[in-house]
Amino acid sequence: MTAAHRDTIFALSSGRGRAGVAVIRLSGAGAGAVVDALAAPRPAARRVSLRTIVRPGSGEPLDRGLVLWLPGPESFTGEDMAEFHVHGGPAVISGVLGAIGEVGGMRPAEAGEFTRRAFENGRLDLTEVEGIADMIDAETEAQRRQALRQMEGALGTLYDRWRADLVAMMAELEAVIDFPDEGDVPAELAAGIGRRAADLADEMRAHMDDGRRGERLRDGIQVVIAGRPNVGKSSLLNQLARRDAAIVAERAGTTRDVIEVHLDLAGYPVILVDTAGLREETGDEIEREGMARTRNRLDTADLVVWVTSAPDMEEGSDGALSDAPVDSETLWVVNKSDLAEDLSALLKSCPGMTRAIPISALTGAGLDGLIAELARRAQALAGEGEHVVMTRARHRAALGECLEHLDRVVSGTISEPELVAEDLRRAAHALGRIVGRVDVEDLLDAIFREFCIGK
Ligand SMILES: Nc1nc2c(ncn2[C@@H]2O[C@H](COP(=O)(O)OP(=O)(O)O)[C@@H](O)[C@H]2O)c(=O)[nH]1
Ligand SMILES: [Mg+2]
Repeated sequence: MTAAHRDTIFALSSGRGRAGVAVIRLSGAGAGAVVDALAAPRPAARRVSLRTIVRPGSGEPLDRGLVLWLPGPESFTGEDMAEFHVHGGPAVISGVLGAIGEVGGMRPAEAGEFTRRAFENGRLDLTEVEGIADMIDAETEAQRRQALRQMEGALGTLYDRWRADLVAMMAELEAVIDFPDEGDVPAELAAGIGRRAADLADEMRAHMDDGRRGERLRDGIQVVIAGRPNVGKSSLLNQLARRDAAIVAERAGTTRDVIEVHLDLAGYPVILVDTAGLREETGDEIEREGMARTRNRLDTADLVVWVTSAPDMEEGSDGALSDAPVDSETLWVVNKSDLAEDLSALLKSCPGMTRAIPISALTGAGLDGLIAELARRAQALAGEGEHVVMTRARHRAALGECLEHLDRVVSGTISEPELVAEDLRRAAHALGRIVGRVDVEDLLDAIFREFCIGK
């Protein structure tokens, strides 16, 4: 799927603003001519050289910097490439970009265009492209590790292997279909294909049954704080947000009832969600709407932190509601421990609460223990195991489609080898869409839109 690009593209690939060094990249057939025009003599391939960088027309010096000449096809994009590492000041950057523009046939790159060329020139598959996007977006250590594995091809390699299996089965069947005179499909062949399809389907099911770990790690683990009104949910969120737990971002929801805070807990990205309090009855329209939203968030939560308070418990309520969506995975927190007369007696008096974590959002007591438990749960929900996991809904959808066809092969009747071959072909096609080996034009714009300019 090599595409011939006439344009040579260029862009500032490092961040904008004042910096020690700025990196300007070029890709395309004209990259070498730009190096010759701005930084002659052209450096040896893939060697860093210090050069005076000049305006091509006048020869006026712009800066001194490092220049790399990276001839294709062994470059990132597969095309001729060059890099200028110059001083990261706005005038230097605009001067060098302007000088490159003076050389004919150049144009500024679009977002993700370098990576898109790498994909179109067969240097990367789509899962590797997504790995690069995730690498740039990674905010925590675990996200970075996952992105690196995918960028290095772990996911693509697995899907390519499965696809090769399917293609091999297809080839064996086609041989029989092409020579129908030789009688029925040999029983041995039929059984063999059925068995291999079943094994592959098992392996895919195990892969899909991953508890959405990869997707959770990529998107952030949704931890929803819920409970009755006034138990201290918002105070708890504020306390956690102020702690060392490295806040990544804080954003208020569009409505005043849902607040999210992004935390980095031991390398795992946690999105902490505060909600409107739940109670049995209310006539208030606005409060009912708030509670409906809370229940929505609870439905999609990866982890529920159910907060109750010591005074509520002393009143005889264990803090839960009859219809509260709490289960054995719920993390119970007893807040306002500072108000309890005898905390351990209180906890013991409620049999279901022995594993609850007592805290005080007012004094900060117990918060370190709660943070440690949240980090442990986050790792359990999104931690990396020994198996490579999918990271996007797109992967899951395509694998689901692949399995549908494969299941038909397993249960299908081999007396109609054409139908079986067609199902194998469709199963392989679904896998091909994940790695981008088959028609994926419709997908590309969506995937490359995520990128920044210069990548
Ligand atoms: N004594 C004490 N008061 C608290 C504690 N946490 C929260 N509060 C108070 O309880 C009230 C309700 O707190 P808030 O966070 O708004 O509860 P929410 O309705 O569950 O979000 C406020 O007056 C807080 O100051 C605590 O640990 N100890
Ligand atoms: Mg509140």
